[in-house]
Amino acid sequence: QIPSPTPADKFSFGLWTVGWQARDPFGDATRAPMDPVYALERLAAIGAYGVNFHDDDLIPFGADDAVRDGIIERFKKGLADTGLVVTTATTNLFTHPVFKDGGLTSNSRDVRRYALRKVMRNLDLAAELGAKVYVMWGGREGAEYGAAKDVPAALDRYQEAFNVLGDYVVDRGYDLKFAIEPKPNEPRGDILLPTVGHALAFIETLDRPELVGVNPEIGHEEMAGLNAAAGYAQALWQGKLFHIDLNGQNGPKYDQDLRFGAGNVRGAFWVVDTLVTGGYDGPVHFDYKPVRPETDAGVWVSAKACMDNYLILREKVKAFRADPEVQAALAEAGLPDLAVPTLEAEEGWRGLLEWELPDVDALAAREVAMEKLDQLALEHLYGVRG
Ligand code: ASC
Ligand code: MN
Ligand code: MN
Ligand code: MN
Repeated sequence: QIPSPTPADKFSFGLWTVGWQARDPFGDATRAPMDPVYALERLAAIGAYGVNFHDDDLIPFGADDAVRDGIIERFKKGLADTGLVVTTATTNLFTHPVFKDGGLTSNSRDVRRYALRKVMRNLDLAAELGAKVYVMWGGREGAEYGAAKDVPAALDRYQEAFNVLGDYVVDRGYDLKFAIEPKPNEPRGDILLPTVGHALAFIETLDRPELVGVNPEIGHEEMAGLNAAAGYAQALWQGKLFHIDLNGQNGPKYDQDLRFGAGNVRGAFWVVDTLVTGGYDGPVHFDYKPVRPETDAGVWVSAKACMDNYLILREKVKAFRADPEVQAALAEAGLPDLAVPTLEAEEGWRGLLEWELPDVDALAAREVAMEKLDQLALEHLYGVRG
């Protein structure tokens, strides 16, 4: 029995996800452009809570002020009519050819200045529409060839950009934080801040590190061969999990953006486990692309399926954690011991030197129950337990 998605689950979608026209490097669009207000209506009807957009998803690039204002007014009415919330916004610094060598780290100073203005303009709209998080995905910030990008100089410019944008939101009084979305490659050969770890380290160099966190996307971490759940866990541990992009991916290959729950199912189980046990309470956002052969009907099947799969996995991880056999196996595997500080309070290295060394052969031979524990998880996932 699958619970139905409700706004209390805080599910959100980007306009660019359900509205993707399925243009790929080898083929033209297979779907018509989607009216953003139609997207709001369909998302509300299936139980979504929120919506996100790149500036250009809502307002066509280059639209004049009158057209822009009209679109925003109509979108606001759509939000009011459907009750959907704008959770997040972001900037398209990748589609227009002006960004062919990046936006905030382009080798061209004028492009960098223009990119900052484009972000600032959409920050105004994000604040006006009540978004709390501003995502920064630097898809074109990178290079194909070594000498084509001076990485330390580009990181200087990236840092400068985050510092000036931090000044902007503080000076304007906006209640907005930034979330960096790492990705290893695609569309650039190599992208700056390729993983959660790179982004977390970069954030600490900024003037206002407290304003900046991460938005890990499952598929992007898996493209880098990483365990996505472990990245989410470290971001939570550092208080930096400001937003999440959930989707599906089958190993290191092109960015598949499958619906959440497809692709690496076991990985998805551990991501949900990490979010639930770690107390993540932000929007549960899906950044996926309905596959190219589908029509509009399949778009909505896939959107609903993202939410259903999250709810299915959430039930399963709760049942896994509540299972007495799992709790016993966790104890056998030594998890409670890991939660105990290694030294006594005030013990220090001097006290440790007083400690009588253990029998290492006996310690090496101790029982663990890791195979048992993982098999229990699999049995919950396979649906034969709980
Ligand atoms: C984003 C984001 C991505 C990319 C991609 C654009 O804002 O989170 O992963 O843009 O979806 O197609
Ligand atoms: Mn992706
Ligand atoms: Mn994403
Ligand atoms: Mn993406």
